[in-house]
Amino acid sequence: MKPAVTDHVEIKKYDHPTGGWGSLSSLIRKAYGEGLLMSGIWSTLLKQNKADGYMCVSCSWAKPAEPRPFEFCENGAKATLWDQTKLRCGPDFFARHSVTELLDWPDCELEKQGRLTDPLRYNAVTDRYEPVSWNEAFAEIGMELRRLDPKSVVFYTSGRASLEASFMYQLFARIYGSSNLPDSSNMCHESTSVGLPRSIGSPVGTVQLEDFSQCDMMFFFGHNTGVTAPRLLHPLQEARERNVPVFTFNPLPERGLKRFKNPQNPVDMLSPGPGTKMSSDFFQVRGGGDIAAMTGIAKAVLALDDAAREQGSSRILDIGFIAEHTHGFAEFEAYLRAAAWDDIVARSGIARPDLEHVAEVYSRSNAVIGNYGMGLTQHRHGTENVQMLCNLLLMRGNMGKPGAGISPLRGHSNVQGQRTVGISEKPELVPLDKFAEFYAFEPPREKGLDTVETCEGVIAGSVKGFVGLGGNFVRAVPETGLVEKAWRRLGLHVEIATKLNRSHLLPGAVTYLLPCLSRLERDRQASGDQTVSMEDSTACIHGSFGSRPPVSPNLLSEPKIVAELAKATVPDMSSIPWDKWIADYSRIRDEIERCFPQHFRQFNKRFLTPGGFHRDIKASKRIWETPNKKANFKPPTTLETDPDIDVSGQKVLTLITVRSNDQFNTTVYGYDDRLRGIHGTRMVLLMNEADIQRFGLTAGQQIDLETHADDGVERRVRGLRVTPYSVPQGNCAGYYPELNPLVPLWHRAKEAHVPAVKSVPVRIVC
Ligand SMILES: Nc1nc2c(c(=O)[nH]1)N[C@H]1C(S)=C(S)[C@@H](COP(=O)(O)OP(=O)(O)OC[C@H]3O[C@@H](n4cnc5c(=O)[nH]c(N)nc54)[C@H](O)[C@@H]3O)O[C@H]1N2
Ligand SMILES: Nc1nc2c(c(=O)[nH]1)N[C@H]1C(S)=C(S)[C@@H](COP(=O)(O)OP(=O)(O)OC[C@H]3O[C@@H](n4cnc5c(=O)[nH]c(N)nc54)[C@H](O)[C@@H]3O)O[C@H]1N2
Ligand SMILES: [Mo]
Repeated sequence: MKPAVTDHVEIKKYDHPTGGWGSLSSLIRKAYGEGLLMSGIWSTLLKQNKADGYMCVSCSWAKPAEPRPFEFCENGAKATLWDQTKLRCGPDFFARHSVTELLDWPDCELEKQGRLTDPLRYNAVTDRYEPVSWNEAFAEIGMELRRLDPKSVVFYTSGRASLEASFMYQLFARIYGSSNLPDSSNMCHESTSVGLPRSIGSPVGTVQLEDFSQCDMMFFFGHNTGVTAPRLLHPLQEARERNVPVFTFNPLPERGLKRFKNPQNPVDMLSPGPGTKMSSDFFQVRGGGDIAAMTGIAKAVLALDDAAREQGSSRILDIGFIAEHTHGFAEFEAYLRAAAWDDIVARSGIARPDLEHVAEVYSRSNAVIGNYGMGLTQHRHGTENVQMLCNLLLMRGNMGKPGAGISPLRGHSNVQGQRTVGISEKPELVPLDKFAEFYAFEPPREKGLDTVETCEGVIAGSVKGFVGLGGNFVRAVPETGLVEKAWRRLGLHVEIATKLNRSHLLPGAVTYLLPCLSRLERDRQASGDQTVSMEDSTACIHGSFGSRPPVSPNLLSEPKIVAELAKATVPDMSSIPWDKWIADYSRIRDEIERCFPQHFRQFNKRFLTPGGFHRDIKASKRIWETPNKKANFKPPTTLETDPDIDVSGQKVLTLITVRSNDQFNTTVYGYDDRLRGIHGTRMVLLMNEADIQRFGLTAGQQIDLETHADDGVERRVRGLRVTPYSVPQGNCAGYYPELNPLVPLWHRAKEAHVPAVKSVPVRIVC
């Protein structure tokens, strides 16, 4: 029977700080609900993000060398408890429920069944997953892969697998003959990976944790810090206590960047006050209005510099830095001078005096960090957004000096590291010659498929096999309707996973669900218990040691599963001693060091360093690895991040899809978005009061939402509740992944191909 979802819906204003008692009590309620206040779990939490413990499975925020006693946040602890649930989703569950029946269940109920315990094979006759031995599974998958054209098979990675598992996985795919290695970062920070190298010669950010204690100003663009990287609130709070101005740009008034109480600080907790004011100024920028807002700030900085020049006072632009280190300033300056204030104000939705105020404070600050998240990257011009933030920082030399730099806040806990060790569909980013030399094979040299190209291939029928190392691909991607339908035509569908999700319920001709150990669990191999490693958002690499007992005796580690798949698929690859690598993961780290010596010098010696060891990010030392060896100003081509959405004279809104405080990506823990005051449902459409009136709607009314596009595809999500909310007029907001069927595949960042899920043109249908 389909589990019931509560119909008690409550929408109320949340005026409390984030952190504080609210977060602790929500966490404890969750633990009780899960029946999880049991042996060992609290001592496990004490090991979270510690040098001798494990890296949190939630976000990728940096881990300090000297951690607090509780180096975890509400959401990190939730992720741990969710992972270490007492519940099990074993063969008996699948004997009771057909796959067709389960397809009707909400996402939350699928994962709530608990951890997967045994390898399973889909049987089309019974429409059920049935237990199978590991050996049979590997043998049949190997045989199917050998039957398929490697170019038609995709090897997807979500961002959680360790550096060791990821390195082996990409090597396996390439030996097999495929460079189709998309990962979740194709839907996430690919705009960063495309934009930053051209601007500053590094695909990743330039700041480290210590820069946060040295900066004297910060920007936050499009990041919901209180929910998606809450441990960052600690350095942010410390900065605010030093009176560091923090300028935040976000269409939604997200609580975490408004008020915060530190749940680990008794004085803070017991004081009756409203908590720390996290943003000195919070601007509700129009969705997609960031290029305009940043142009306004930069234009005002230029005006201040003009005035300084006239008065003979010291310059506002860092002309020494610009002359020595950059290229393209003249063109950028011409762009700024030509930009009209009326356009800037109309498109950003921010008044000119406000932008001038930011410019004035920025001009007085000497060490500025530019933080950003999905609000910049998930747009048609996501790459230009990222580059515009670089431009703004470069104007005053805020790159490559203490307390300053660009700070892309990455998502999954090892998403950045997976790219570092070769998970990439772009051959130019991977040391293919070394792989060829060290492992005696000819790796494919052509560009592989990224995430949206994989979806296109599945729809067109050219993709015939899919292997997923974690994730919930079909639920996370755009165009969910067409992709789901086409998915069943796959010849082979293999998922390596910890919990059941909707993607697993879309079988192809041959379908396997392979359960793996989580990072929190002891991984015992021939040489003893193994440690793995991952890279955080600030390019620091950490060891991670799982000590929890495995939730089932029949689980294998991710590296072991990858090795067995490789052996079964390419049995004659004697140049790779897969079994030796699995016996002792330090050998895999030696191989990573051999292939990527610039990043992993003395990997085995250094990876247990408290706080991690830093990869050599040249841009943080003002060495620019761009073709012209300079940091480049890149003027945007437009003031509008989504110039092709035409809303003139129409009943069209631009939809922003966001995460709630009660989810990790497609993993929905529950229906309580405490920080936005929305309880009991996720089927809401947050709208500006003026738009509600303009469209003749009433609060609480149920409506359908359709994509405003003329391409013959019907995209509709039914039964959303109109919810008045503080959103800029013309924008509306709702939850990912429920609204993903509305996102056309072609609505994506130019070049980077990140789905433009923060700006979907939609119409309301009553
Ligand atoms: N608890 C929790 N933690 C997570 C995740 C999770 O789902 N739950 N997911 C992980 C992953 S994979 C990622 S990538 C990160 C994502 O973390 P974030 O980058 O914070 O992602 P989102 O919550 O999707 O959106 C960020 C913010 O962008 C704002 N925004 C939308 N459009 C615009 C715009 O046009 N301009 C501006 N300036 N802002 C805009 C939204 O209002 C929202 O507050 O978090 C990681 N951490
Ligand atoms: N509309 C809209 N769409 C979006 C976004 C958005 O903001 N709006 N955000 C995009 C972003 S930033 C991202 S990163 C993607 C996320 O896309 P994915 O990374 O594909 O999705 P997740 O929800 O993180 O994957 C959850 C599943 O991973 C599996 N899992 C969990 N832990 C482990 C583990 O340790 N090992 C293995 N093997 N499996 C594990 C579990 O089975 C779980 O069900 O979604 C993207 N899609
Ligand atoms: Mo992400």
